[in-house]
Amino acid sequence: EMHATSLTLAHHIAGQDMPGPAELEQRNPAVPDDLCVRLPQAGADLVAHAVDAARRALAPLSLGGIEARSDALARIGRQIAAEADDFALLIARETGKTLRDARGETIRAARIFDFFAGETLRNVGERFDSTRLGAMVEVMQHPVGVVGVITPWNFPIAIPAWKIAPALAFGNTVVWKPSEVSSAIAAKLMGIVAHSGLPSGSVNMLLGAGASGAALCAHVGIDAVSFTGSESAGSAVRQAVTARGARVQLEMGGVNGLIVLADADLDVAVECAANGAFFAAGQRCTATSRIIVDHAIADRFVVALAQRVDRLAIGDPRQAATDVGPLASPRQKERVSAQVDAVRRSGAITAFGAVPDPQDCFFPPTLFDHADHAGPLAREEIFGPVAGVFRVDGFDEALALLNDSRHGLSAGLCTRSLRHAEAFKHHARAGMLMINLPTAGVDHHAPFGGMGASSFGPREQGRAARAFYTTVRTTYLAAG
Ligand code: UN1
Repeated sequence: EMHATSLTLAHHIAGQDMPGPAELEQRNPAVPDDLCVRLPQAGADLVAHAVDAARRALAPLSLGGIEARSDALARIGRQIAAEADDFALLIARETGKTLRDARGETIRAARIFDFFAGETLRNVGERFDSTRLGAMVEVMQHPVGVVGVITPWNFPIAIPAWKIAPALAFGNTVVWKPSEVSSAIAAKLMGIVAHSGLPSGSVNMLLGAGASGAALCAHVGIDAVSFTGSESAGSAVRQAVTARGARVQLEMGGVNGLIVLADADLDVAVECAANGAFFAAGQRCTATSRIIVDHAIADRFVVALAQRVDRLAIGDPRQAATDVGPLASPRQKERVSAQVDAVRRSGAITAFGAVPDPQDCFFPPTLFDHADHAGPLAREEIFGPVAGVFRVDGFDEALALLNDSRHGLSAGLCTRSLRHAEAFKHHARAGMLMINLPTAGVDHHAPFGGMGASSFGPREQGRAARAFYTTVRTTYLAAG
């Protein structure tokens, strides 16, 4: 097999590439001898440099005006779409995401930039009478300032897009720390942003792992941090950023539940479960972990789900026919393996799932049956193709089980009953509710976020994004 030449990536600050010593590397998780990239790690000194560049770009970004900014965002969107095939191949190679998912995600990222090109022109305020005679009140949304953006590898272009695009749309500048697992994709996106016509320093990119993210969060010049990633990293971000009084938004994990009632269309329910639990190798924060099934159809459901999963093509993500690729890195493989071992030791019954080959990053889709809600499967997020079937008696028991969770990101219901769908809408404890749809797979123009341990701060995406990236100013005006 031919491998593209490996290269060492550079940070990007104030429009310049900033090389550093290569300290980390990322290998193709499906082909371990394929070295994708080496990368340097930013420390506090480079964070300071990037924050300074971002701070200096605030005035030019503002003075350039909203039309130029909107045009730049639209150009970024068009360029991402024009390079969608290259992005898809790179995403498949660097993170193991299937070509189909990678292409879909790239188009989603293009649409996000396009959406926020429009939002740039719709940052409207309010003006109304003051209670004081002769005076007026104006409410305007101003930029927060320099925004730190910390993004994961599982949506390596869409998540950066849905943080960076609204940040710019509402007049902020950015210091971005992408995951060390998806740095080549980040560098490619950074290249497009750098050539969009935005003032240099509007977006700066610092490479590295957790320590670089921690240095970013600690810097007093970062006015707000938007983070997507693990719960443990998220809670460290929250502590560091709130401790110095800055604004923070976190999207973390979920142990998302899908309820399958006895009156559900079995084919729809099986498709929802297969997609939610196993597509993208389960590496989505919205993935289905708990499949809560009514006793009356549970046996039939488990058989049908096993048959559906048997038909999934697992293999090299760069092949167009592949449905499920590997986990993104050896580290993820170790984590998921250890968690699944713990579930097995807890006495869970395996419906299907082979023992993984320790030589590679692939993990076979695994389903536990008759799962115990007091066990580890119901409590801890497993970021892999692993789910449990929890058997229940009727809607009320299903809902109670669903809501018995520290998390609350996405929740699903398969039913033909309008009454149960309505009750679910009102009583399911999650930020996103999916009725006869998989728990994963969200629109780019709708608010995204969860409850409890899943999220912190205002919603992302769609019109809701403005709340985090602006600060409200109320002006009282009287004739002098
Ligand atoms: C989706 O389900 O389409 O990291 C998006 C994640 C989420 C995004 C999920 N923040 O998986």
